[in-house]
Amino acid sequence: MKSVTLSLTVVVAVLFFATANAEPIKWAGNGHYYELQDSCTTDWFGWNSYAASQTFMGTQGYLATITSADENLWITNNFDFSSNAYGCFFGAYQQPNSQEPDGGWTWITGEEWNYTNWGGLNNSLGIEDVLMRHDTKNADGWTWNDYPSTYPSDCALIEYSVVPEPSTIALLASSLAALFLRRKN
Ligand SMILES: [Ca+2]
Ligand SMILES: [Ca+2]
Ligand SMILES: [Ca+2]
Repeated sequence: MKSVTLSLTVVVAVLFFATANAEPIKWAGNGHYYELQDSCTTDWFGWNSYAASQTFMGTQGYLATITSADENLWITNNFDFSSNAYGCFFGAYQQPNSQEPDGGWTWITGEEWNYTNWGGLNNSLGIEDVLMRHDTKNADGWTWNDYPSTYPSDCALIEYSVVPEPSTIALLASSLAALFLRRKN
């Protein structure tokens, strides 16, 4: 009986590990990789630091920026948020003293703020100043919610702007050049 209990514990532990460390997946739309992280429960600042501490294929992570309907829909279709009680943080915040509720929103990467998919934008607690998934969907997929930066979430979406390494490109270029030369001769 003891060994059965132990085996079960090991299986459960391995399952949990596998879930918490799922490999980031690639969106062909921009070549970036994304992963859902639910390994801890902390506020937006905690998740922002956590994302920056993660690396994938040599690239530093950041809280995901969703700058188009295509990106929003791809995220909706590729990640299962159902087990996360508090929505999931994304990489945007509202500048202090901005017009409420929609003024001064900024992507942490500096990308242009020209796409939104609000569903719960209401500054309802008077302190809602970071971006989170909302619990409704529309044609673009999950809608967005403004949420207090100091309240916890058990989930964040991390993005990695992986680009081919210059050495790889150079190698590819020289191989192509060699191939071209050989064909010519
Ligand atoms: Ca992005
Ligand atoms: Ca606000
Ligand atoms: Ca809200």
